[in-house]
Amino acid sequence: MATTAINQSVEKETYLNAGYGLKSWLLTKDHKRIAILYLISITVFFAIGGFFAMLIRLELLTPAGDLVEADTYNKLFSMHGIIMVFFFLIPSIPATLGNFLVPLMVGAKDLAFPRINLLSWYLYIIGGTMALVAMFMGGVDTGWTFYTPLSTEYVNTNVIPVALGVFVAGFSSIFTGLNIIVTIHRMRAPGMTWSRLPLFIWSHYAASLIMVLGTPVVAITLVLAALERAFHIGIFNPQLGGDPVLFQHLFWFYSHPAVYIMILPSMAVISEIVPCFTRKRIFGYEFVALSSIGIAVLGFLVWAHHMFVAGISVYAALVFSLLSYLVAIPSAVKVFNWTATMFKGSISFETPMLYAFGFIGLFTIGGLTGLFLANLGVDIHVHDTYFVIAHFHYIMVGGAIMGYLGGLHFWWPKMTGRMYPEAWAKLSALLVFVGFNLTFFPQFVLGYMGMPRRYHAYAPEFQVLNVLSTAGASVLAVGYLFPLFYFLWSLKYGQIAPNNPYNAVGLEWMTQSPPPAHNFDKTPVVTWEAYDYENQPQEEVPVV
Ligand code: HEM
Ligand SMILES: [Cu+2]
Repeated sequence: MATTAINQSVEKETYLNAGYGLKSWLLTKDHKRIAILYLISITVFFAIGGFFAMLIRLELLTPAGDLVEADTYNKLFSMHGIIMVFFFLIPSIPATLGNFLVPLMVGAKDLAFPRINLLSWYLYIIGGTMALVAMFMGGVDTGWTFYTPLSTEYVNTNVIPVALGVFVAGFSSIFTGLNIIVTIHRMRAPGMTWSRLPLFIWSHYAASLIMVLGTPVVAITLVLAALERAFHIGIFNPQLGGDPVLFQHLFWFYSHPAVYIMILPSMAVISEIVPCFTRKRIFGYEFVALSSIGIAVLGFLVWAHHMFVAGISVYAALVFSLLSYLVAIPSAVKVFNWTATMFKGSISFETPMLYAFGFIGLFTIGGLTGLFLANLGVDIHVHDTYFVIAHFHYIMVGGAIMGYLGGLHFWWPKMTGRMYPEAWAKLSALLVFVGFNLTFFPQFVLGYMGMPRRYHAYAPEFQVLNVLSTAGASVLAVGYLFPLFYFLWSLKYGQIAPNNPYNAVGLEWMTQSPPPAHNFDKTPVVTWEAYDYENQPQEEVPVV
């Protein structure tokens, strides 16, 4: 009896043991717990989306496509895309790492609106459940883009419930963005000026602007499509005076910026990892910070590059082509500055840094092939081919997911109080990188050779590259499964994490691991510049 009492009083208070039982989690207003709720739920969605991906790749193992019927195949790639984009990639970093870290990094007790934060998670779960139920009741086969008139007039699958599921989840994204913006404006600790904010915060600020300004547009667009489908109100139907291409404008007005909702938070992670593992102040802090805002603003001006062959005027196409090239500039600024930071730094190759390298390489390939697509002539040749598939997977899987995994490893000790097993993590980072390239690089070639996207069968001459791609996907899948196991393992058996295992700078490392429910014992006062690695006392902290 007496010993238990002593042990309990010795056990440090953390956000994890601040309350027990399911109810204390489901009704929590602590941003850190909500982050964990998101982490668990988006992992489930990632697994479902990944399962569909494997079925797609298995179908494409043979030219005749012997696994499923054409109709089923249409549903597979539609549901894969819808789940991955709306229920995994968009919430991935902002709702998990962002939720967990934004208040810690600015020195606040919580996000500005804790109850709305919890509501966001419920909206995400409700939207996701609607989509999943509809998928298992027969699915949807319009592609993740829901293009009209296909979605409104022709198909008879579950367009309405899935579109409404995405609509509901949209509110989750809007509220998360709002919460992050207000927290950054109003709740910074004394001395945490805008020019001292971690770049993680700048990137999340920019991504949140897009969430708040863009999401309402796609939400209303999906409602209009649902209304059109149910009541033929004539917004998108030319026979009733509507315009089917209008749907594409509205859809891409959100969905191009949405790709930056996925990639900016990933850049946020890389901007933290690179200085830490090179022990240097980031090169050109102001440029990296402002490039995030530049990406967010320019990202809204390029949507019609998805519509070069949809019947827009050549003048409009020229303008959108030019603007698309401009977006490459702020992205290139970031890549340049990360690389310059590494120059002559003492680089240590731990797992988060391996993911950062992976991100920079793959994002560069993804971004450069975007320039090919922004070229009007080239786009006509490769539009709707596997070249486009490879391009956006390099950005979204090679970029966004690399950043997400790198960030999860980097902050895992802070979130859970345990270290992950470094050797296993390195092995899985290697598998992810090799598997990824083997999966998607052949698709650039396939697209260039003319293999169209969204077909369940193909000409025999494309088979070799497709087999390579499917083999790569299997390696990738193993690479993704590893962390699931060793992270869970580490919760019980991992080494106890020190407060600052990487000797990193930043307020989140100055509180205990895992942090107490109220984050900081006393409000921190910031008197130093961001990323001051050169002037930081280099005390020896064990790094595992
Ligand atoms: C930085 C992050 C980027 C992400 C996350 C991204 C993502 C995507 C996605 C998801 C698609 C496919 C949409 C579909 O399903 O049809 C796509 C297509 C396209 N992207 Fe990107 N992209 C990025 C950067 C760029 C850049 C920098 C450019 C131009 C400079 C660009 C130009 C294009 C074009 C022109 C298409 C349409 C191609 C076609 O359908 O023919 N992208 N991108
Ligand atoms: Cu785009």
